[in-house]
Amino acid sequence: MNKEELIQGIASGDSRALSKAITLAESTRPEKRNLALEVISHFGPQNNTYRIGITGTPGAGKSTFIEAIGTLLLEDPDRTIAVLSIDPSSEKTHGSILGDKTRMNKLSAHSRAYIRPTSSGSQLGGLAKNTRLAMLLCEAAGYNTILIESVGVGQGETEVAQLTDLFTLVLNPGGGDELQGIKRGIMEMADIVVINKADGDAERQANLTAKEYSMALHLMPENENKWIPKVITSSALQDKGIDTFWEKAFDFEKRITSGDWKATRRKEQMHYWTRKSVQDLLLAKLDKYEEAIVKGLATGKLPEEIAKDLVK
Ligand SMILES: Nc1nc2c(ncn2[C@@H]2O[C@H](COP(=O)(O)OP(=O)(O)O)[C@@H](O)[C@H]2O)c(=O)[nH]1
Ligand SMILES: [Mg+2]
Repeated sequence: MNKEELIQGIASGDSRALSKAITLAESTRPEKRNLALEVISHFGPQNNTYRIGITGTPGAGKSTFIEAIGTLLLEDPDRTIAVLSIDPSSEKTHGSILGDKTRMNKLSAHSRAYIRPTSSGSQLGGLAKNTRLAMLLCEAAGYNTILIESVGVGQGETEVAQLTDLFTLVLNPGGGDELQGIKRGIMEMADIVVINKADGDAERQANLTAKEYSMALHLMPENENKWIPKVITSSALQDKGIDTFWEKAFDFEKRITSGDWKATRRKEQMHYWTRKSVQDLLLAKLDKYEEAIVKGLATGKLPEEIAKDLVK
């Protein structure tokens, strides 16, 4: 597909064209990526979308939770949902992607939902960067609610917070952040903390865990938006707490769109991604020097521009 075909396809709601464009965005070949970037800029920024991050350790129930909140949201005929799941483990085995698909049965089959696993490719810092382009393409295709599933254990994954308007952390009953394998920093980014699997024998423990987190979060400094993170319990399997999630998420949305907070935050995020691009460019340049450095040190003759800063 060429640029015009991609644009036409995406504009007319053809999900094949959307998938194709996302694949181009994930490519390591600059000309393919550029094609995707041109398609994105054709559509321009979509300011009225709601971007929601769902982060947590593997097995916390993120995909099941997304199936539940997505299904409920789609009862509103004006809603369209794109789910982007970033799962580092799936790159090797493809196992969890299949797992995710089966956990999102209803969403996968729904005409107003689009589900796509994203991969990092071999791009430097590619994970979140590719997801960002995929997100922009989904928005261009008219999806007004973007749900991004990510595993929140490593450094790179916390970048998802730089993509979203609302950051949700999914935990399980019992255990502190360390036990749940979550980095402390992520806790501080959360706008809503969900203690999932609050069912059966674990329900009581879930309520206790929610209380503990709620107390801990009240001790943290308020964010610039004067939003105190909400802690709720849910059972994604039994459809409990799903309506409460949306209640909080819509409260939050009202709060951020009533002032210019959302616009400001998206601008700050843009700044972040621009800086990151510059950083990646410079790092790529550094890599190019590597051979010259090794050779120069071995022969005692470093390239002029390096040597002049080292030997004074
Ligand atoms: N009991 C219980 N199990 C759940 C719940 N949500 C998810 N699970 C189970 O936890 C496992 C992992 O779920 P999944 O959604 O794939 O987790 P993810 O890795 O965070 O996406 C699956 O076996 C789910 O059926 C829940 O609310 N209650
Ligand atoms: Mg999952």
